[in-house]
Amino acid sequence: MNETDKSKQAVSAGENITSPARRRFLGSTAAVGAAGLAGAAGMGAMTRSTPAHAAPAKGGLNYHIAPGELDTYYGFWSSGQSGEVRIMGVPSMRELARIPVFNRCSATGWGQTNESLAVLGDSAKFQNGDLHHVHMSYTDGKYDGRYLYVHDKLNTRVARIRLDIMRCDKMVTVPNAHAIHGLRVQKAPKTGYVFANGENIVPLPNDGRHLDEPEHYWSVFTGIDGESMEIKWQVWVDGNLDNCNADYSGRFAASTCFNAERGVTLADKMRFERDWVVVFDIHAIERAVANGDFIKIDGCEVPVVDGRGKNPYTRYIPIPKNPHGINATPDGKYLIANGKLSPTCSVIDTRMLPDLFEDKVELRDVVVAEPELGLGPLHTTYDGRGNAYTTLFIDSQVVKWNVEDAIRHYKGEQVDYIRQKIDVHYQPGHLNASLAESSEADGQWLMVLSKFSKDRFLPVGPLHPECDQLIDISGDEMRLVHDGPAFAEPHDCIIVRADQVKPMAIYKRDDPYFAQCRAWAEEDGVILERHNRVVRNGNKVRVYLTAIAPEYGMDKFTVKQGDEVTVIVTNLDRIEDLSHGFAIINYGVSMEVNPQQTSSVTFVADKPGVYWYFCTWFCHALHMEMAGRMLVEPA
Ligand code: K7E
Ligand code: CUA
Repeated sequence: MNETDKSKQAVSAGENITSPARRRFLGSTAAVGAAGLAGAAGMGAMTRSTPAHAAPAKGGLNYHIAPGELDTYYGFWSSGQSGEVRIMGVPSMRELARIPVFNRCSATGWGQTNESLAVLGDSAKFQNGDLHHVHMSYTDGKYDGRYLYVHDKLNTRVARIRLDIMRCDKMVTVPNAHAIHGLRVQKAPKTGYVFANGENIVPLPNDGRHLDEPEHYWSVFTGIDGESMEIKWQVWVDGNLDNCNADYSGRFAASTCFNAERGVTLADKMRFERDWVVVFDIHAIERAVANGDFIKIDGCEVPVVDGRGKNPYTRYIPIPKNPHGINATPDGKYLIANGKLSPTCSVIDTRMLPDLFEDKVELRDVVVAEPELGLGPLHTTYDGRGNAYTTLFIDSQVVKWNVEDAIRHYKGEQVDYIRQKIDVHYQPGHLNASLAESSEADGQWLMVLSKFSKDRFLPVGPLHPECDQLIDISGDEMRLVHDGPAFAEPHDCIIVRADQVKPMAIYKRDDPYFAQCRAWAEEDGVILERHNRVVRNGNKVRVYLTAIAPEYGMDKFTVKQGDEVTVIVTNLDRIEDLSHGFAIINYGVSMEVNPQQTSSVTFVADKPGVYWYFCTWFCHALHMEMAGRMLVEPA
């Protein structure tokens, strides 16, 4: 029996998670996960490990949501290389819906409908994306339920999701940057800016004039207006920007930078013992842009402020090598950078940042604690009671620690700042507690997104799901209460109170989402809510269809081979949940048409013959009969 078999048996026999076989398995996972992180070794064994609880503990929060009951929180999950956002119910961990963004969606027609293509714009040529971070808009440090903002590491984009309809309505490609990784939004007074980190260093401009000349490689930090989604400015910086965050005053943003060396190979990037947290003074950047104190990179209109070296816009705070996540405490006092290759987190006092920019304090003075937490700290979250929770990637643990005690310890007091360590399964990346990214952190639920699931679920072939683990943090001790599998690959999530999101039940007929359809109808003298009509203009044909369960307004329409056909479908049903679809057999056309929505799709009728169209959402007892024929006359 090999090692894996043994550990599987141990689990099925109901042995404790900390049984020797299981721990060996965990250890081998850690070794794999640590490949390339060998430089981080040197930490002692874990302290005070608590076995994971498999069952709800007495006195803990209730995570069982009975049939018909509703969750108390919404979770918004990123999905990494799947390119979408997922909506989860918390604490049940039920997946409620998916919002397509950088991917393509067979069900909704995202990437095919004219409405989605208008959002995708020039980047519609890309079929994929890598969506790591999802954050909600704020007003005065609290979630305001207007928008979600997300980014695409793969094709260097930032997008916005309207939370009333849960659909993406804006997308921009960020110039001069090469992969957007860290993304956060201004928390106060209101979003405000969306901040986007350029990850990889490339020549500026990256037009082929410089190739294998790393001395010309740079990255940029981008400020985007969250309302218009216009790119307002960029800051030219040193090194690769990793994650970012914003403070609660609205004046500062900060990014971890893991390549102060500006290296292009793995060995180069690990050379220095220190990298940086780069702090951005947003007000100073705005003044520079207003005063014309910027440059433009060839071929791009965005003002670029030079934030390299000593300058009025940025400060480079040295912190231990190759940091990863950076997280603001809900009280606004601290920004905590996670060490990754260092077993520490660096606690930056945000109240000292104004002095730092006036050079009244030294760079390292603003670091007020650097607690040793364990191996591979990646991300930190909070309970609103002064405790921080940090993922330890290599140790496969979450460590709970007290921020003020860590600060006292740093000043030389003999206090223990570690409160508890709990095993998670396995190799956790992001974690987030309920409302912890806002000033209303409520210390109820902690979600830990583990990168490896190994033996936690039934095997599904070589590609395993991720393992999202729900931990009750309402008491003194963390208690693991639920494992949820997730397909590739949520990096991050936020958990918000159910009352902070107010989705619409049916569309409003004047929704800007289908303004283009409305404009076409006006041109053609058609009333979308009433008329069923084929309007020809040369070889361009618009087909207006209404849908009301279980019928389309026309049971056939005729076009000619070679016509460019636009089908515009309006769902006249006013009943919540009564969605229709529109799909044409052997034409690869399929889209959603939700209650009171208008959707459109354009294609070339290149094949003559009879093609049935049908409704894809089961809307009525006669749903199967909700169909019609497209007759394509031969040319
Ligand atoms: Cu995976 Cu936020 Cu892209 Cu950390 S990032 S894990
Ligand atoms: Cu309409 Cu099914």
